[in-house]
Amino acid sequence: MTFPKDFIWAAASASFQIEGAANEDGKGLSVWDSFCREPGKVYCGNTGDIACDHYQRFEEDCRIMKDIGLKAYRLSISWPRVIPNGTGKINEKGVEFYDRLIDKLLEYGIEPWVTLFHWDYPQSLFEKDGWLNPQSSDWFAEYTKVIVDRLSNRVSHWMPQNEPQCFIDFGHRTGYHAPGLKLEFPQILTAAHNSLLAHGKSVQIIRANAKLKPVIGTALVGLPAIPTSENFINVEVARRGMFAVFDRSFMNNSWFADPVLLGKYPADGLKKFENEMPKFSDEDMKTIFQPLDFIGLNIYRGWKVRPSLKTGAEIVPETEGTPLTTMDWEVTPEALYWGPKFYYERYKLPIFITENGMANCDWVHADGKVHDPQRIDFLTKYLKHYKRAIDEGIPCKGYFQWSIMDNFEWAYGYSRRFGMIHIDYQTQKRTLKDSAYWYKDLIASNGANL
Ligand code: IFM
Repeated sequence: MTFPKDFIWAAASASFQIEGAANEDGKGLSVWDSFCREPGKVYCGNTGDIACDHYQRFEEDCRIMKDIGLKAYRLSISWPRVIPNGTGKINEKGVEFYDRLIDKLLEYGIEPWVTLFHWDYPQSLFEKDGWLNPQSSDWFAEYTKVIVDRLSNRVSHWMPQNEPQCFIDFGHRTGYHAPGLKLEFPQILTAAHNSLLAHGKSVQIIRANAKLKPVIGTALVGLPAIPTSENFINVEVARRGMFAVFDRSFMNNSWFADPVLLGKYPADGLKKFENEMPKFSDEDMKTIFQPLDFIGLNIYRGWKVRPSLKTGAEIVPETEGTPLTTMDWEVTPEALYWGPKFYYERYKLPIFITENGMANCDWVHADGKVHDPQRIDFLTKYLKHYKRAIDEGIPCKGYFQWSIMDNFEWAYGYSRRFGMIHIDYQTQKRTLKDSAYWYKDLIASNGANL
């Protein structure tokens, strides 16, 4: 089963999760630097101060990526590393780090895919109310311009924001992520709206200023609904259920995707939240609805959905003994078929899986190697379902494994390992896991080894 010849085999990571160097070379604080210092917020008080020390070791890391054969690498830029106060003065040393990293990737034939914002929001802007501030979308536009001016002579692939569902919901509603807020619902809707405006303005800035022709997309959480069987009714129930706004959280597929990709909020959500929505204009929706080139989806698991007489669709409860990753997430390989299929049908843009992978119970074995057969099995199964989508004509163009290396898993600190490369956080030794060698062979065979 080979994949299309131009299929992009890749891997991903994010600045705060791997870079470390939290206080070096003029970097400003991010909300995550502060959050890690609040007692009880992050597992064992872990911080991003050193992380994988990628800031110092990026050359070694790029060399490993080359050895694995990655065609592309999705990285994110730390906003406060580049603009320590979020707006205004640029930190040249911060920009130079990304210059060096991108040059190295290109030297090794690896295409850099840049996410502008993967949650490390500048602390100084948070102190000015962050995403609640009406100016927040302009701050993001200013930051975008700085990066595009400096990097777009070498970078062509852009994703303005990673998983707005998470940084809005976990950061502003449950308080489980930085900045740890538990706001009233109308305020959360305002923060979400401002982040959508920021997305739109960022896309406008990229299009207007990029030196290389830009290719721009999303990096949304994809939460596929999986029908319990493939008869017409069950598939239709899953398709509709997938894009429903079913509760007062932001963990759904349409609240962020519809404005960005269709130019309007989903009608069911708007009705549910009508008394709490901020005032917004048609002009806002035009700003948010910028032409995009691809839909990037971060898919880890899906939910089985079945028809319900009462509500139309309901989630099938987990059955006893369902296989779980060490995040306690269900292993649901079909998610990589139904997710791309339903997203493509609704939004009609090429699909990239911008994240997929699993946290596993990995350590260095007595033979000095890291054996992670569960991950190989997980990836094999998910990729087979992704291939089914391709075979049925869905334009699925690439796959970014999360993650290139073990890293700081947010509130879980370093206790969860998602990487293809094992990191010994005491010594910073890198050890390729069995899954990295497996991925290398897979890439070399363009998927024929699946
Ligand atoms: O580590 C995160 C990443 O930062 C965003 N997507 C999900 C991953 C696993 O939880």
